[in-house]
Order: sequence, then structure tokens, then C-alpha cells
Amino acid sequence: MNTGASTFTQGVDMAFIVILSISVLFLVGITTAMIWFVIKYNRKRNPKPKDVKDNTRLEVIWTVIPTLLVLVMFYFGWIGYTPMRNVPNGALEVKATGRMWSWQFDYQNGKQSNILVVPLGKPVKLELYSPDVLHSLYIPAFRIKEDVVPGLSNYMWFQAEREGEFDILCAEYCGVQHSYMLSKVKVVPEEDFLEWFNTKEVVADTLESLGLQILKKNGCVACHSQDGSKIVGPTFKGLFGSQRKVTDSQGNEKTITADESYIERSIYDPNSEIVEGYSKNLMVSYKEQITPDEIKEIVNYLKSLNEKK
Ligand SMILES: [Cu+2]
Repeated sequence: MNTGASTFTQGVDMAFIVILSISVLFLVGITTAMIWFVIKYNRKRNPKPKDVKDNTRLEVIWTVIPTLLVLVMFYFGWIGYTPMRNVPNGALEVKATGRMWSWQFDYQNGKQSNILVVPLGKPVKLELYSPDVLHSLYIPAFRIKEDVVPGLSNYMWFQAEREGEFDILCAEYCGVQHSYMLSKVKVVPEEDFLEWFNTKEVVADTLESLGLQILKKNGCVACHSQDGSKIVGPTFKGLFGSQRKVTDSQGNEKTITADESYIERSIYDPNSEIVEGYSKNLMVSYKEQITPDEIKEIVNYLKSLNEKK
């Protein structure tokens, strides 16, 4: 019987309980023996120290028993871990991108989402990708965690056994907004999943402009505020058309106007001009993620922010 949220829950919990029980046993045993020795062999009772000879039988026992216990721990760790590296055939493949500081999930039919929607009881394989720094995709309820390393292809898989929403966290410190790098995995019955999977766009967000949707989808809003506050990068508020003091890649300072071409440069080549008061190398190029047409929508959105006032 499997009552965990994923097929791995039981195996991992078993290894955890075995290792914890052995550790508790030793903690209690060693502490008790220590207290007992302190009382029994204190100086008042034994004014003259006795010379203790070695004891082969005792030495063999305290070598063999811990070796067996370590092998028991290894065994339970091994049977809990090996299924995690063997992906069954026919798993649903999803590309999981971890970047500073958001998660993005790309399905093979072009569907894109910031939460991971998966069918209940079906294997799902995540191809892990990072365009910037080390992250780690962690789903505590499923008992899985895997590093997302730039330049290295890595994967993880799971099969959800319970409907509902479960937390996704980043478990590798990746910068100032690391703790906000949160998402959810939403487990739904297969019919509901297929319905979601085959729907082109979410209609619920029609109140938001397309530009803002693109900015949210790509995680831009994690670093750029819309209300004038300074996070990691400059705010979007009042950005378009403003005069910006920047330092170019040669280290020259200059003042430029934030027009269409500036917005495009900022997205495709973010380190070519750094706005005064901000740091270099915190943003990577979004050339692969954001198309020129999408940039036009972003510009429209930025213009609309100026009109609001
Ligand atoms: Cu991270």
C-alpha cells in the first residue's frame, strides 16, 4: 500500500526512519553509558587508576556491529534512491527552467507555465535547465530534490499519487531573492490535465495586458517592480522615455533615453549598459526566451504605465 504523495515517499521515509532509529539508539546508549561511567569511575570511588588491558572480543563486536548497521542504512538508502534514477518509458517530459528567481515549465506541445501541472498516477520526467547559476528543484511532499546546474544536463522524475497542490522550492542558495523562488506542483486527474494541456492560453488573465503577462511568465517581476520600489533591477514604473545614467561595457558613463531600442538591448544584452546604482551580471540575456514581437508587447505595457500616473 502506498499512501504517500508520490511513489518515492515510502522508500525515502523508510530510509529516514531506519537511519533516525539507529541514531537515536546510539544517542541514548552512548549517553547512558557515559553517565554511568562518570558515576562508577569517579575519583572519589577510585583514588588509584587501574590499568585496563585490551579485549579482543569486545573490539571485534564493536567493529562488526557498526559495520552491519552502516550496511543496513546503505541498503535502505539504496532501494529508496535507485528508482529515482530510472525513468519509466512513456513519461511525460517537461523542461524545468530555474533562473534567478523563478521557475518555468515548458511542455512538449509548446505550453508554458509557472506552476507544474501534472496528471495523477502518471510518470513525469523533468529535464532540468538553468541559464544562470546553481539552483535546486525541491518538492518536499514528493521527497525529491535535484540540482539544476548551468551547462549540465540533469533530470528527475516522479509519479504523483495524490491529488492536490504541493510546494516547489529552490534548495540551493542562488542570490538575494532565493527564498522567493517558489512555485507549486498541481496534481489533477488525467482528464483534467489533458484539458489544461490542450488549452492554448489561460483566459482568466484577460485584465492583464499581454506585455505584463510576458514579464510575469519570464519571471521579470521578481527583480523589477511595477510600483517604483527598488528590488534587484530598476523598476518598470516611469521607465519608458526616461533619461537613464548608464555605464557601458567599456566603463564609460553616459545618459541615454529609455526608448524601444534601449528596452530591447536591456533584454537581449543586459550587461552592455548598467543603470547607475545597480550591479553587473545579475541578469542574463533573454534572447532565447523572449521574441522581438513579445518585446513590442512589453514596450506597450511600459508605455501604459506612464499613462496611468
Ligand atoms: Cu534558485
